[in-house]
Amino acid sequence: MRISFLRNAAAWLGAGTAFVSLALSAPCAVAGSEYLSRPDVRSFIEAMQTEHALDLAELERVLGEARHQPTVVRLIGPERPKTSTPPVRSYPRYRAKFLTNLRIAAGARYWDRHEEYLRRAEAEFGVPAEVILGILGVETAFGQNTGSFRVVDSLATIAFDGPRRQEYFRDELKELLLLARDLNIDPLAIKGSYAGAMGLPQFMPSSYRRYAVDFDQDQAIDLIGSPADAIGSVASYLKAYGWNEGEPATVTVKLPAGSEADLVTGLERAHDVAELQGRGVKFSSSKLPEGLCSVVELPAPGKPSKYVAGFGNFEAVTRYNRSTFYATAVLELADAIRVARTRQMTARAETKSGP
Ligand SMILES: [Ca+2]
Repeated sequence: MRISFLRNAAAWLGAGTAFVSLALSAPCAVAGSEYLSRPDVRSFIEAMQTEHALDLAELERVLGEARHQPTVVRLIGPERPKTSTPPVRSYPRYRAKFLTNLRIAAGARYWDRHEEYLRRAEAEFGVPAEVILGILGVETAFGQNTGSFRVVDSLATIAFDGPRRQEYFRDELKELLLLARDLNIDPLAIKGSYAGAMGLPQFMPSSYRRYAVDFDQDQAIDLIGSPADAIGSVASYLKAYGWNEGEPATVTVKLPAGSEADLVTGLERAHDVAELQGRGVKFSSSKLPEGLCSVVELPAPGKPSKYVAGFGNFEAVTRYNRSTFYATAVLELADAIRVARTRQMTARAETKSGP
């Protein structure tokens, strides 16, 4: 893919100051690097050079400029010791962060603004508009919080200094450098979250390379500057992880008293519907998708937990972020946005037809 650097750089950079620091720092970047002298970084560079034919001087420039970010280490946090008591989990507390009136209204507005692409994404990938909006809403409040870390810094910090999942982040750093090459942009210009997730849908570099699509057909895949590309890419991602058009993602269930510990499987789809029914589980709907389901607990401290059966589409959303709370909140935000949108359309139709 050929794309002009300047136009893309502008989309990626966002803040004007980044341009200045980029221009000033590039020529003398290698001197004084904290990473370049380290043997693990040298062997990373060597692998990128031999396995992917990236230019040595360019690799040294980028990694020479990369900076260790203590904030990233703090935010990623240490592994929880296996012996410690898990913190009290509360789905309502989690949900409250995302299911706000502001975010729901922003979702309905976003739908209005980008209806054409949402409709096309539905048609091409079978993923409903509101689910795409649920993801964009939870991830970045529709582009409001896409992250201000330099992704090279985030990924290099975790890849080379931990505190955990170093291998995964080393792979993502590799993918970032390859992505920058694919897109013909400077990796140092790419901004994202403390964990290296980028743009409106917060794709990690590997997902960006694998699933992102150029949905507005301007010959650039831009998840930061193009809502169309973000919309198409979220749908493409969910489809790749098994989204099935027209199926419910979850169905509320009632578990027989005392069987909760046996039946709850969280992320894992380990149950057959007939088997669960045989064990006395009541499904709130008779329209159930084919295939296995998980049983998910939504705990609320001081109240009885709620439970849902998660089917293939629920799993697709958890592939975006491995958390049952996350997927449930995405789907609830999606529903709330659809309700708000329908109400808006009805009100408009009434205004149009007059008293
Ligand atoms: Ca595009």
